[in-house]
Amino acid sequence: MTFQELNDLYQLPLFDLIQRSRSVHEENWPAGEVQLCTLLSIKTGGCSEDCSYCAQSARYKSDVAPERLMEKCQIMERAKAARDNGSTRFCMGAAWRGVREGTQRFDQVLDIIQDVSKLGMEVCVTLGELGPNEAVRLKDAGVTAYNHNIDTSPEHYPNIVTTHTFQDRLNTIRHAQDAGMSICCGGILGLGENTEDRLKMLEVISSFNPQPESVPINSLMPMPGTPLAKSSGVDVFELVRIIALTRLAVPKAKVRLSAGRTNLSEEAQTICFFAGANSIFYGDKLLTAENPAVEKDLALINKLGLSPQKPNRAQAAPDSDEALPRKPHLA
Ligand code: SAM
Ligand code: DTB
Ligand code: SF4
Repeated sequence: MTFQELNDLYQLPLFDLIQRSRSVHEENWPAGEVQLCTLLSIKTGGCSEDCSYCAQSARYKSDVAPERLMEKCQIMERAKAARDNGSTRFCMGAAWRGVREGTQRFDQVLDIIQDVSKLGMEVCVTLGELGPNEAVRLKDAGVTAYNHNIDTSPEHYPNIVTTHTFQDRLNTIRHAQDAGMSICCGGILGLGENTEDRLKMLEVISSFNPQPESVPINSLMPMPGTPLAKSSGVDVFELVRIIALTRLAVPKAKVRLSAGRTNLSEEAQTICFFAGANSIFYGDKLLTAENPAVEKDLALINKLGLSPQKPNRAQAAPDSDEALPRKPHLA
């Protein structure tokens, strides 16, 4: 979807916009399900990068203490607990710039993935930058989706991160897709961006060939000690508009109402689900920040007459458009 198309939709009265996104949602996701995904930070803090929203960057004095890579047996315990709690996707995050073939830590991660993937859940990892070889090794180990967000527009990105570029992010996404992994790619609202930046971010995400299998929409959780610690919250109605636009721009993706739900009322989350969100992070903790309690989330899903989505490990990336060449993603 082009910037112009997105902007035309954005300008609609809210009810008109939601009506359109709702109808696209029902066409593609008729079952009234919400996917429950559990996140686990397997390597926390001490990251070399300077992403100004992130409590895990070593450059800022946040409340997050750096830790080593978690032991496999602990990770397996958490993964089994997630499955037993009804999660169908287990997403492991590491505070690294990236991973490199031939290093001990990459081998350890591959070993962990092989075991987690036997549990029958979708396996998502977010480990930072990947080259083509690393992507193939992850796919072979059992990763179903690779999470790598573009976070904001190409223009605004250098105001938020200086240690890597927007193009670096696009290259990693290309490598992950070429290796046959689905892509989970979204962004954060509340980084000081304007509406144009938000629409440009969606334009880039919707232009991927194939389109992402999931699109997380995070609202900034201002983390003490980071440059964005004092940022003001995202307007709920802006969030709803972006969710609706995401549904329209990437109709077959799971649109994940991600970080920031602790600041949203049940009613606000309900409008997000109605407008096109159909996935959440489930569990009391995100990577380092708070998330609603599982009982509260289950109660809300129940109250709305929605149901947790069934596992689907065969979930492939949406078909690529064969009429278009699969070429490098460019900013
Ligand atoms: N290091 C890897 C990377 O940067 O891709 C993976 C972990 S990183 C924490 C994953 C994503 O979490 C970021 O791209 C960002 O979208 C989101 N995130 C991080 N801190 C956040 C915050 N304070 N509020 C909202 N989203 C956040
Ligand atoms: C994504 O888009 N959001 C998740 C997941 N992908 C890895 C991470 C949210 C992190 C929120 C801040 C924290 O927990 O430190
Ligand atoms: Fe590191 Fe990822 Fe946090 Fe950036 S977002 S500082 S790359 S963990």
